[in-house]
Amino acid sequence: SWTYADAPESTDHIQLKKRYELFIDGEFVKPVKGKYFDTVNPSNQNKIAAVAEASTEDVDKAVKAANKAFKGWSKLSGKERGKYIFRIARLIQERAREFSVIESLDGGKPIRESRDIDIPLAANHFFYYAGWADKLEYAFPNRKLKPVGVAGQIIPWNFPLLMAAWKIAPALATGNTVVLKPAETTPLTAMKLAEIIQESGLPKGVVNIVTGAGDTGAAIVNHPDIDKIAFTGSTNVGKYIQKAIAGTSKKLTLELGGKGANIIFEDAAIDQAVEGIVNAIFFNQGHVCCAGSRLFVQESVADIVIQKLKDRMGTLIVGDPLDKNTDIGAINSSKQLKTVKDYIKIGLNEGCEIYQPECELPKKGNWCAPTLFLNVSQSHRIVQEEIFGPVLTIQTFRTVDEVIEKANNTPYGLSAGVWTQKGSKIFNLTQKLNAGVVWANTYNKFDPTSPFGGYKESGFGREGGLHGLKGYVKFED
Ligand code: TXE
Repeated sequence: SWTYADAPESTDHIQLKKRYELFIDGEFVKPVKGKYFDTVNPSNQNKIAAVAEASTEDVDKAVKAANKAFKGWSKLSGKERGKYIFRIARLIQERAREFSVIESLDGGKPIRESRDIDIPLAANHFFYYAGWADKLEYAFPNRKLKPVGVAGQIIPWNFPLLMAAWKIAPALATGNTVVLKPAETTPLTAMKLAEIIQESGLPKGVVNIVTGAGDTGAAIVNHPDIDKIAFTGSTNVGKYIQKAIAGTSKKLTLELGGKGANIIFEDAAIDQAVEGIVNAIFFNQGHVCCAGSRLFVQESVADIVIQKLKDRMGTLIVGDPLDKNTDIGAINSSKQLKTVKDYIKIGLNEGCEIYQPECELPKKGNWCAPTLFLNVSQSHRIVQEEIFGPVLTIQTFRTVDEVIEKANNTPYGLSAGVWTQKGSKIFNLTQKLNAGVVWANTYNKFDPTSPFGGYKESGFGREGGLHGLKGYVKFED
């Protein structure tokens, strides 16, 4: 990955439109019903722009365009498809600065994170899958395969451009066409991506981007000419989608919530582990499906780890997402802020002990201080349910078996972290933890070559790596 030496601090060079239209069949078009909604800056509640609300008719137009484009796109050689995908990757790289600022403005994440993680990783996903486009026979040796067709892709607000890249890049590499819907609170980088796609010369209709909320998403899910749904979002909507498409031949991948266990053994490098704990839960305000939101510390080192963690939390800067020094930005929406605050109340009502460092939060906007809950037990709701904010629960353990049992005791199975100097312990836990991803002595590390996805209520299917191609092909043998 590459980074910039100097961070964007002002928005002067950012060209934002007052109104964003739908991207259908290679053109920006007005919504049939003429409806628009506002996207706001969560750090000050100011309106940034009006965004088109796609109705069922608009979604139908997008699906028709994708279907028509499929005929040509699926016949192109992998080498040709790869060239287009590669071009999109390069264009994201060239505009990385603009993308980073827009991502932080629209979604509230610290600029350091959009600049060093979201945007470079999005470009890298396109580069990576551009590379696979002409090598599918090596990805699936001796198999006869076909693209699935038109993919309906619905994405969340926590990593807006990156999730668009995770969805679009493997779909294009395998010869599918796309109707993508970004989340209603963060549509802007997807629309910027639409501009780039137009500029790249990608054949019209291969990627269509329709903005809107749940109704637009449901119109995609229920459209009869969509062949695959790829969804990342809440477990509830995931369950709705699964029911809605039951009995159809639509293919489905779901990437849903999580309640990651981050496990610190007494032989871990403690200072490194404390940094890992902070990164696991406070990265992106905790709006991370694989966040390490449940901390398990071995009893003998619990006091020292908790003290060091509290000290470190005292140094975290909560504030302006565009400030390079910011560690924790704005909570993505007022709705999500209410969810997080409600969970904090639930924790207090359940009798748990709270710790929040002294920190001055800005007056306007959606803010939440980094929060710890101690004296929690397995049955507490704050330990079982996804909060999706900067809120960490802490439990202690004595033995390996005890921590495995506790870590696996949630409805989710997405991620976990293990901190120890012993390779044998890492090997043992990666086998026994019921999680799609287990990080060892690190956390929240992502790479286009690594598959990502969950078990149980965290969903099914994998994105990233070779595995990510599987969701977009069907085998003829
Ligand atoms: O998610 P939704 P919300 C979790 C997290 C969070 C909670 C609620 O716990 O607190 O979900 O967030 C679209 N048919 N995650 O309500 O609604 C919606 O427009 C089709 C975890 O914002 O699931 C958006 O594009 N689509 C998560 C996308 O689904 C529908 C990321 C996600 O929004 C739809 C986000 C419908 N009926 C939230 N209703 C993760 N796994 O990373 C909504 N959508």
